[in-house]
Amino acid sequence: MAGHIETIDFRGLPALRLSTAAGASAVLTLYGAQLVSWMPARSQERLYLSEQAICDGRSPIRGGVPVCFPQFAAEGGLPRHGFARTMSWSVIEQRAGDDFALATLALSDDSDTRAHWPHRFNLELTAAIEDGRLDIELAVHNRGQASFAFAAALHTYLRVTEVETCQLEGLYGFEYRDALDGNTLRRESGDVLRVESALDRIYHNVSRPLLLRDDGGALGIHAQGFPDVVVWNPWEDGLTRCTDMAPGDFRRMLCVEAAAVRERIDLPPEQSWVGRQTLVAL
Ligand code: TA6
Repeated sequence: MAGHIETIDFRGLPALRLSTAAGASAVLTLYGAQLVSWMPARSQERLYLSEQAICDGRSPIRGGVPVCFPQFAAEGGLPRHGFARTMSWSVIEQRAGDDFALATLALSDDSDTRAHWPHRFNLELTAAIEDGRLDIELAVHNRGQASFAFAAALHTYLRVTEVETCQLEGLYGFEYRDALDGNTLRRESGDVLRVESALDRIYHNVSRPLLLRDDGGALGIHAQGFPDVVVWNPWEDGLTRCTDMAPGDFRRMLCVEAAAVRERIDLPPEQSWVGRQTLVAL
């Protein structure tokens, strides 16, 4: 069968399932424009999604690729990570060929968003799969008459076999802000990042692709437009705050996020900004 896209019910939420002829697939919920599954062709699931994720159409979904906009974490007065991940988006495009499938969802300001954040915007989230590759693109358009500034992130939860044995390469030499140590600035000194305890770091101006080595398969991770990379694992202690994750699940995930956080993006009227994260199964 050729590549195709179907509308499905995902744990009670409307969603699109994208498939390619060779067997790659992805699931994108309209709620939050959140990818909740990505399976490259001839491979296994590469995104972590909590079995206990709350899919009630009001709460953030724990796992997949939440879209953070226009705020990151609690760095501002909006709900954590902004409002885009807890709103319903609309489908504006879906296309499939033999070796690809893509869908674009959109979200515009309305009276709800303007009550929190008084700006006129249009967001588009495009998820595109090829056999071994996933591209996630976020486009922000300012349709108002004044500039606005925003933070954004694709908060990608990668599924790993065992977080203590996986290795993240490519961050050597980059400065990072350590959110678990009073936002102290440090420089990465290891060739390889190993996760042996809780980690919450924002690496700045990361100009190289990253490589995640895991027993379940290696993954190339590349971003364009997003200058920062956030690496997060809550470990055991942090799970007390993540009540929608099973106790041992911190071992099954590592967030490697494409982000624009250190400096917010200033967007003049009628201008657009685009950021993309690409994952390649190796
Ligand atoms: O991206 C890392 C982070 O900001 C962490 O500090 C951690 O709290 C995580 O996001 C998850 O946030 P959430 O609001 O989804 O529980």
